[in-house]
Amino acid sequence: MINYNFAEIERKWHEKWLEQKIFNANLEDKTKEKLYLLNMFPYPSGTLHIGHARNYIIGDVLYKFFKMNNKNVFCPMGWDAFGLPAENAAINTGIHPKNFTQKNINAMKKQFYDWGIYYDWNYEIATCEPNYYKWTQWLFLKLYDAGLAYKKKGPVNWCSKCCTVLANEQVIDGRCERCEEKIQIKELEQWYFKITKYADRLLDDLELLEGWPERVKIMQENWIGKSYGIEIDFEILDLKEKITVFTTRPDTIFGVTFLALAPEHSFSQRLLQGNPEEEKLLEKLNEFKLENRFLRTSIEYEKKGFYTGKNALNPVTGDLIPIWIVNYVVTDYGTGAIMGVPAHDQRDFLFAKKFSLPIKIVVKPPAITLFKETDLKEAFTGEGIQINSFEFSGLPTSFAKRKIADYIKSVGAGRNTVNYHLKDWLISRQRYWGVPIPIVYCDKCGIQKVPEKDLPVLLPHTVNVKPTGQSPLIELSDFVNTKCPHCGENAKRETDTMDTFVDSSWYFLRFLTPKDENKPFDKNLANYWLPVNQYIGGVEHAILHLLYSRFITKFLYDQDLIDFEEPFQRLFTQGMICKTSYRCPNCNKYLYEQEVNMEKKVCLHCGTAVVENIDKMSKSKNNVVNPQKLKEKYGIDAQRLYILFMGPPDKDAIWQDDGIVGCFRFLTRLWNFCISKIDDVKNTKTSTVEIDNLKLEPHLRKFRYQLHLTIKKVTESLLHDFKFNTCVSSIMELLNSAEEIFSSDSHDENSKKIIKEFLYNIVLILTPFTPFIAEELNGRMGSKESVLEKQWPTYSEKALKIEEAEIAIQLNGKFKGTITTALPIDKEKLFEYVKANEKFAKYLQDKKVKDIIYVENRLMNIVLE
Ligand code: ANZ
Ligand code: ZN
Repeated sequence: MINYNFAEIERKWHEKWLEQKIFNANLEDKTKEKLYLLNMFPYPSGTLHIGHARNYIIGDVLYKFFKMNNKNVFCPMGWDAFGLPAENAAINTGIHPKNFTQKNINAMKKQFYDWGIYYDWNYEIATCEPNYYKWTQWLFLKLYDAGLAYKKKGPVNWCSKCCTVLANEQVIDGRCERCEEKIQIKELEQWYFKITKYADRLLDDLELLEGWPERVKIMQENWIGKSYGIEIDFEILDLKEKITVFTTRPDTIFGVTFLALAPEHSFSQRLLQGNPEEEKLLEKLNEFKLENRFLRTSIEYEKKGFYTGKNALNPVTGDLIPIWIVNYVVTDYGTGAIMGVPAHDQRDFLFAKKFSLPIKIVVKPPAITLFKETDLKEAFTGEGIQINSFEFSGLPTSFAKRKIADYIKSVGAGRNTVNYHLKDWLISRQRYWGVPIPIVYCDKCGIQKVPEKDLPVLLPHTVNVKPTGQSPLIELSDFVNTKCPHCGENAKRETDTMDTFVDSSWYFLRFLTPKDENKPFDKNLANYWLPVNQYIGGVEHAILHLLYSRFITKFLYDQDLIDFEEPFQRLFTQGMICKTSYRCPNCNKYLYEQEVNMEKKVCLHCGTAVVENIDKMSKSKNNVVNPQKLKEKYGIDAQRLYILFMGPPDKDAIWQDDGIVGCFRFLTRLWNFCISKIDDVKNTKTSTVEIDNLKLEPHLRKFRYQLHLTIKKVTESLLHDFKFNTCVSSIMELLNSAEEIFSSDSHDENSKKIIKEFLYNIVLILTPFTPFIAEELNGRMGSKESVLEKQWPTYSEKALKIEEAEIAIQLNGKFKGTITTALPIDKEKLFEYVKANEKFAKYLQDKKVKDIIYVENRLMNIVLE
């Protein structure tokens, strides 16, 4: 018997596949249907661990599957190669970001290869290459020409640790998404892309994205945050001016007890003029401005504010309303001013409590008759019935909203408006390792774009990358000093670089012609190959990257450069791999498993009990699994199989060390079974059609049913729902059955035919999952052709029509016997048989059936109360 020598097998096929160029794409081939399959390209951070592998292996399974389904699959890979980590590595270790990046790219390529993941590297891109970023700069100029790239001074998020500004999207709970440092607000001149101009289309077209996960669409919808409301004008007493507020709740106008302005509001300083405490209040106002924009608006954040000494008139009631300046109203949403309704808005409620402002209820919950201010423990923000609102009292909220809004509009004190939470995309960064913004400043001509013929503006190689808060490029006079493209006089270059999300907002177009020096992408090729049919990546990109890519695609469409408006037809977001982490509270660090006494669960350094947690696999938690060791011990196929078997690929899954052992055993058994049968059936001639017409013994018929059902299930799952884990388990079950019924050494003719059919098909359906063992067995069965170039099997309808089956019956999960019945049979019919059968009827008497679980043709579990 030949052993399963996975190392030898894997080495051999790696070589052959490369030699035979199995994974080289042909973009010009129009004879087959095209399929653009794309994994989000990674940031070249260094080494990949098992957690990262999942994403790419999922893509690789689909690649191999579609290839066997006669599609012309294009599955390229590249590198999102600019960005802070390389620069920080340069600061910490002195290695140039370029070298750091290149070294990591090489290491990661090797790892892809080690996982049996193949891309056509002829189409590789790296966003840090001049031939790529030249076109990122081109994109900037296109946006600039269209009025969609502009410079503006305004409050920006500043991370003092990364020494750069951040887009709103990169600030999570008021902290830098990368280093978790608290964000400060600074006033700086920055470049923006006007994504807000596309807000409505980005929102409306979500509907077209049928192949996207619902939750991702909801996240985008919330991020865009379209909000319908009304602007209401409040006249300021003694000043011939109005304060306009934005509200989504005009129905609460009778409950307004103060107005609140953002400290940045254009009226704020004016309202303080002549106030005896003007100076002191201005100081406070400036302090508010420095508070974090994101924390400031949250409910929990400490409410601060002061009365300006001025009042306004409620346009509906005529009441006098004090005007306050508060920290929780921000300037960049709505009008930067609100009407304070403490009874119905929680922030206003907390504010009013703190400063003893009146609280006035104008909406009551429908079920409560007496609803008093003194009863309020918090704001009532729900819908209900209007009270204390003159002729509007008694109306339900939705109706009152409309009626009161109509009234306000009719007296000329307001108008409908729409607001978006989406802000323009801040793209300038004060860092070195990024695309230089192709702009020149001339004293005479002002802002000038670098002409397209002068692109790329090269990123200088030699630079001191220490973080100072300014772009390191400022110090390079050779770079900074240039001539004005318009008048030819001395001028200075922009020294900021672009956010790396600009690089990745169009990369899917570049893959088709990565080496083209004359244009960013080929229009015809792009129109043929795009949109990407299947995009695969992490849900952490649900907002940023996907929204930016959609925006840029729509922009290029508007420029008549492409003829599609959405870049990604289908999207799959994989879950993460998690693993137990161990933290020693005494040593105050995460421990490797080797540092833990696993029996007693104590720290080997100090003996303290460790804290166990299931965490996302990450270096910082010391809970990563090293793929190299696994490869040596179990091989690539076992690793792939386990990663796919762990659980539904869109959900998080927990890594268990013995899981891979089970997968390895399965492959060994598969190997042994196949090898032991191949010689037996070598000379057996047969085909599915022939077997379809044979009269088979029941056990063979039953096995064949399972075989074809497995083919069917795997095929459908790979086409539709990507439940790789259930694919793998049905293949495992199939092998179990084969081992069971073909355990003897000699077989009759019919058995041989079925064994042959089994061998042939299991190898094919395993190919996407475990390509090496499949290829080897394929060869041993006498095939000269690579299994990857074979046709994916079709299942036989006839084999699936078996006449009868023995179905296991369970009561509350306990096995009680079987029923043999004609097929097909549905749940209701089968349950009737169960009730009519005395074997089971006695258990069912006087019992209430809570639930019936039916596994088609195999098992029925009746759950009783
Ligand atoms: C009065 C009111 C009464 C409000 C009530 C709510 C409940 P969305 O849905 O997100 O659009 N708001 C408006 N502009 C603001 C700003 N610049 N800074 C802080 N808060 C602001 O939220 C709209 C609501 O957010 C508005 O409706 C306003 O408070 C507040 F019972 O006005 B409301
Ligand atoms: Zn000039």
